[in-house]
Amino acid sequence: MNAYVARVIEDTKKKNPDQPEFLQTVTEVLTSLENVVDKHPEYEQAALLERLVEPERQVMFRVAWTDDQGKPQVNRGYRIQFNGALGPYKGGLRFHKSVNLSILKFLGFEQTFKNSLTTLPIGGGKGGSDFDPHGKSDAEVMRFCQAFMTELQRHIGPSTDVPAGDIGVGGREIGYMFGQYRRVRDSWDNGVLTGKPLSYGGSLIRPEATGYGVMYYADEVLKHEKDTVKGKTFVLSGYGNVAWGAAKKIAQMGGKAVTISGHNGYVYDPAGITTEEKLNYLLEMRASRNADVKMYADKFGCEFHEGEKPWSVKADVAIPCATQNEITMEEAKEIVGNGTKYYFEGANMPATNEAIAYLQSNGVIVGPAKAVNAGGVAVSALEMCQNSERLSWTSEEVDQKLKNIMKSIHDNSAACAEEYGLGYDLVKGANIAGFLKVADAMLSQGLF
Ligand code: NDP
Ligand code: 2IT
Repeated sequence: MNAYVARVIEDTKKKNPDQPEFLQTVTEVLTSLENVVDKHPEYEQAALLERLVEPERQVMFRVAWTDDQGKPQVNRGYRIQFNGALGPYKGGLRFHKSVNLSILKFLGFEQTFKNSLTTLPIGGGKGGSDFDPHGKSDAEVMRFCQAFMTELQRHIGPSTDVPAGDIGVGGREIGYMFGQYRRVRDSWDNGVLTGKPLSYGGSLIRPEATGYGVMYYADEVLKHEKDTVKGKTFVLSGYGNVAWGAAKKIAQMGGKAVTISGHNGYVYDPAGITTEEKLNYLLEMRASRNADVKMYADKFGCEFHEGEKPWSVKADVAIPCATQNEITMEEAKEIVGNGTKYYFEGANMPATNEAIAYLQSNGVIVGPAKAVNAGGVAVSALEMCQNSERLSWTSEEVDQKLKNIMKSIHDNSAACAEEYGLGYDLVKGANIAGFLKVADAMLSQGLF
């Protein structure tokens, strides 16, 4: 291994021994940059990798709120402002009971390269809380969001840091947080959050953007392989924002998604999640207080496999859309064993590094998260443009821009892989393409 890369990985492990998810992505990204670092000694001279793995700033804060019984509750809030070389920090907020510093640092690190790939001027950030929205009333969610934003507002702004949604945060939560931002700051800065409802500056296509983007990227890969989406079967995990958008676009393109999943099991619908009724039901389930994927199986009379993941189901394409590390060696072997040819990451870091290596070495074409799911943040950046202009664009206009961005991410990743002698390796290609732009900006801005 390149000695500089090896040293930075070792130092990062020593400094962050309790952050397995963060170390996983740092190892994955830095090892894929070896050929680039070999060619550019100036990176080591400028301590570029050491700077890249250290967030510019991280904020942790107390969030105190009262539940419906009047009982005080305390959660922990975070915002990681990872890298601002390309623009205001940009990235989602995750509300999930598993949230901790390691998970948010992995997400912020990934976001830096993803945002670079979009071609738009946005830096990398991520935040959230260990608040668990499952089972909470609407009023409880509102009080939590208000308490969270009362502190977060000091650290963000339309030209500083622009949060959006992620797991557990959708239009409803963004609305409550924007209301609190507006109340506290007393100014109309709707570019401070993206993923807003349409009536006060949300963008058309933002709800669909991540899932649609996944499929626009997939379409480019299939074209490269002289293949087509039409007639193909897809296994999906998750049933939230990303899974919904992907299933909808798969249906429009003539394919069919046959599974969705949640934390407690998966649903198998051999007829496909293709009708408007089924697709809309995903939204209904997600919005329900007792959100549970089993509701779909009960409503449409299909199989629910309790406690299992969907990867044993045979399909042409696998698209994880739930959470990190849901695909380990065991699931990677199932995917290969099923003869699945393509694997695209809707979720962030859904597979372990070993699982990705196994898929690739067994002939599965892998589209990595930072490229495949970049459509969400790309349309968030387009929402920021519309807010700055105080105008809104048509859905056709936004959709066409999204398509162009996903094509450029694919083409740029493929070209970088080719340039560094890596063939059609879209995983390393995306890391290199994302890195080069950030590295160039950091070098030119001096030591910081
Ligand atoms: P949602 O909150 O809408 O949905 C999350 C989904 O993941 C649910 O189906 C949930 O099921 C499942 N899930 C969450 N945690 C677990 C877990 N520990 N085990 C199994 N299933 C789990 O989130 P999104 O659809 O927005 O996000 C999904 C993924 O996509 C995340 O990795 C996110 O970072 C990524 N992403 C999201 C973008 C966006 O714009 N929203 C953009 C780019 C990436 P259950 O409710 O049963 O737990
Ligand atoms: O992981 C992601 O890219 C997101 N959750 C979307 C972030 C955003 O700012 O739209």
